[in-house]
Amino acid sequence: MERFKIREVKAREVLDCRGEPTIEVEVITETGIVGRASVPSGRSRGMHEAFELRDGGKRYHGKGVLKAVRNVNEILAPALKGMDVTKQREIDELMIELDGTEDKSKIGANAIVGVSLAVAKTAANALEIPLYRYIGGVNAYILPVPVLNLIEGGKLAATDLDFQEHQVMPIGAKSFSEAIRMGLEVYYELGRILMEKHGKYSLNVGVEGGYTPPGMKDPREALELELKAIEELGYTNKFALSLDCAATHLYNRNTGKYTLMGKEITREELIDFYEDLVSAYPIQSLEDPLEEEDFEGFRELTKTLNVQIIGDDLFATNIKRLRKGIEMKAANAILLKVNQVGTLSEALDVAELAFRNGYGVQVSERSGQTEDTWLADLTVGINAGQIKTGVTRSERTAQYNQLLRIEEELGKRAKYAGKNFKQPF
Ligand code: 2PG
Ligand code: MG
Repeated sequence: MERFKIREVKAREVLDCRGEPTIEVEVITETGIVGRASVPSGRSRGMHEAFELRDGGKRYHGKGVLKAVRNVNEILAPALKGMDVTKQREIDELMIELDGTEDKSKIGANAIVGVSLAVAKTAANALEIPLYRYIGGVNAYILPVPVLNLIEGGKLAATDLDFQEHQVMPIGAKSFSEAIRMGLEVYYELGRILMEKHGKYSLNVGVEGGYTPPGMKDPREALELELKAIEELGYTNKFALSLDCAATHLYNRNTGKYTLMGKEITREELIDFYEDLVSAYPIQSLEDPLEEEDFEGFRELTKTLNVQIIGDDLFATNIKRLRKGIEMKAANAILLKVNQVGTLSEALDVAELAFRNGYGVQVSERSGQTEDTWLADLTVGINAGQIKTGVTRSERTAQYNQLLRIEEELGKRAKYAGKNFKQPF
């Protein structure tokens, strides 16, 4: 049918929230239906992610994506012309074949994922249904727990904190809209507390809109103050705490040691530190507590700590790595980042495999996010139960706003994942 037949695929260079170039793709059908998607980009990246093609040279300090744009316009566009936009898997497989490399380094994973997501959005538009319903069909109904990064560290902010994200999860809310309200109230209250204790510069925000208190070094202080804000609002027991430790970036492969609060420590010492943290604070989730190759260590932590252990750099949304994790019982949840793997179909396979093996799925932004809200739709589409997309700044709140719209549209059918964020059924 002409309505679904691809007439044109075109890419352009636009900006992400850091002001760095990224790729945006439009897919247009014979009857003029358009879908547009833009691609986020990570900074604290894992070694096993698919390849992001950048131009190099002087322009935009080497970060331009004109080569990726050209690859869409000259390689992918002619190949996809005439195809049915609802044949997502066929299209994704064709792009994988045209690229021919394991890590999508010939055409660029950023080029391929831009087309993949734009294809899905165009198909949803052609069918006149919202994207979340196109992805999840009749059974897309679960609204996620927002995992809010209230205090930033690591590679995402100019603080002395080693861990990347000190998060709160409003698991005791009754709905998504209540959860986001409670989460933001805690954010304002925490701002007040931080300003008193660490001065006005605390209120400067990092790349995901979380606070950046100067002089704060100890992750326990971040957790402590978050807890204080929660308690002062009378929300004790309605929130869980969580961390993205992003430990790959604290690890020195030459010495085999981690650096935490200015001290070199062994993996065993770091594991002990986590055991203490989990017994002292109401922590329910730890992302990347160890470096990206330490499947054994992940297995040990998963066994000993009764919390969600998420593999981000560990799995890199890669099905082979997830399979290895499942076999070894390393981690019990995966961070799902579509651009880590490069097509929507592959990301959906990874999520399905995770769920079928009792793993949780947390859908995640990248620190270089865009205003495109496919992330929110994907989260509901797969009933993930949890989303991580920072806290403030418009490219973050855009996702929350889209989730508010979806919740309103689903009405009584909507179910907030709440305490069951890991297996929300
Ligand atoms: C992470 C992410 C997102 P980046 O480590 O989970 O917060 O960072 O997008 O820079 O990889
Ligand atoms: Mg991470």
